[in-house]
Amino acid sequence: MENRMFCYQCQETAGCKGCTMSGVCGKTPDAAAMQDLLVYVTKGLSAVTSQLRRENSGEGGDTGKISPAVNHLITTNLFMTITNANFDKEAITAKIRETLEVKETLLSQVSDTAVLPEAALWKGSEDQFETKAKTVGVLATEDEDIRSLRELITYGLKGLAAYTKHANALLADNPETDAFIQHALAATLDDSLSADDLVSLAMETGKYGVDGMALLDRANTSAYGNPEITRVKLGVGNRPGILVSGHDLRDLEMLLEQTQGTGVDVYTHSEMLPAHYYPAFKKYTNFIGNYGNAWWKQKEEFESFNGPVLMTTNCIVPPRDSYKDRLYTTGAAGYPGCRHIPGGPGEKKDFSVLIEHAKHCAPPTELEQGEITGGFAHAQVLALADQIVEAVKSGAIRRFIVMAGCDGRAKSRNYYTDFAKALPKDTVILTAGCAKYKYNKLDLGDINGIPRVLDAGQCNDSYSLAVIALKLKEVFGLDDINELPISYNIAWYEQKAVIVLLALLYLGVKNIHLGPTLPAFLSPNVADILVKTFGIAGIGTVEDDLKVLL
Ligand code: SF4
Ligand code: SF3
Repeated sequence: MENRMFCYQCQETAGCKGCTMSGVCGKTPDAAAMQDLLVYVTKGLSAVTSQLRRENSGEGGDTGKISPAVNHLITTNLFMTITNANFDKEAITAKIRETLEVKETLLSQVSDTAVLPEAALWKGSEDQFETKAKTVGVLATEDEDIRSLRELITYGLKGLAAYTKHANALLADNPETDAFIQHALAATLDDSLSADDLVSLAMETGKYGVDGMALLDRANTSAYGNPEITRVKLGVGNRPGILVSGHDLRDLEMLLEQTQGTGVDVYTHSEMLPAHYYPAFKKYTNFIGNYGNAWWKQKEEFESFNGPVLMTTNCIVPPRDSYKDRLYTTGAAGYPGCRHIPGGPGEKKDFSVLIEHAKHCAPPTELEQGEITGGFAHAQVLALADQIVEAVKSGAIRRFIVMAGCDGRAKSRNYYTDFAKALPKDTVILTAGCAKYKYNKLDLGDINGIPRVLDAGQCNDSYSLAVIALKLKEVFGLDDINELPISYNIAWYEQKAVIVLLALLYLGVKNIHLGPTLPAFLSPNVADILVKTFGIAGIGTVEDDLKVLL
């Protein structure tokens, strides 16, 4: 049967090969087509901006001609195509139109248009979008290895764009990162590049991944302070609430400000949990705690929350009708039929409609009680460095296992719960991202007061884990990060995990175990390069992997 779409960018892709009829995530073929076209025109715009930078580099114009607004458009476009971020065909189509307009204006400033790829010159009208989309998807690249590398880079850039966008929301920009994102996007259109060139570009993407996460870390910590050890409540209060999910801390801050004195409480869901670790959010007495678990449990949990839910980013699961009218999106997120709160970097978003909505809702139904502890980002862990080094030297801590990454609905992910349970008591889990929900409520105890699950924060806070590893390397006087007593057993789901992986590879981390399945977008040859050069491996049984990783 003919493909109605083709997407293989996430771990849950159909049959570990590709979604061809509709997305396992719920993405429809028509939204998928518009996402393909959005990526294509964004690459075209990036070829134009990159050419303008080249033409103007002699006059201090490296970034001069490309405004932050254009950079932000490019990162937003990529973010909109991340798994579970935006299902709204109309919103995606509007971005294609906007991107083509911006591109035309910039194209008129390019002197040498002959060097530009077709994507930079294409200016179809809306009635041509569907036909064009059919010719520009992933499968448009015929060579399996080139396609694999192009997609590896593109997915890494999507993750990097998401992190960049969060930093932009806090008015932090790094024009060099933006220039790289655009240069690399344009390079994925360049047929003259060999597989080796693209492997190098993938590694360079990892370097910029580190920079991007560092930028976001600086933006977050300078706005909200350094995460600190925090006990987060899991129970609920008796007032109506708004549930905030996704990764955007600036959105949360605006919502907290606007809910003061309204009688409406605020709770976090999934990747927003780490917001509780930041000192700045502790002053809000209506910021109650965390409700529920990782993104994929949202159907049940949004239902029982009873109040409005704000999705600030991915990961949206197509909502049930029973709560669809309570689901709101903002930023790059979108879902057809759900209300979208507008506002770009530096603009104040107006959340009054959610707050009014909440006032007419019942308080959340309690799911559980108790607390979970987190806040072990780099500053907090380094403050405990003496204690940790002592515990390693005395043998009280035998090994750290980085189990960062994503959670997901696949049953095979129970492996991570079993693995965490089976780890010997003298090991410590370092985590970040929503992967933690597989083991953060197991009560795994502590070692001399150091909890056995140290949660650094969101997936982007994997940066903290890298900073911690580099610091420990220094403290122990080691030459190589791989000599540390740290093993990596990472779970991936969407494209932010791809940039985290590329960043770790760039930092020299070897022998990462990646599961629950290896990415479908890695061709056998590209997977082979990753296995041979970096020792990347999949997961096996808990028993076997414990032997290897310990
Ligand atoms: Fe399939 Fe994942 Fe693509 Fe959704 S994002 S269509 S589940 S591969
Ligand atoms: Fe989770 Fe989507 Fe990846 Fe940010 S929220 S880690 S899956």
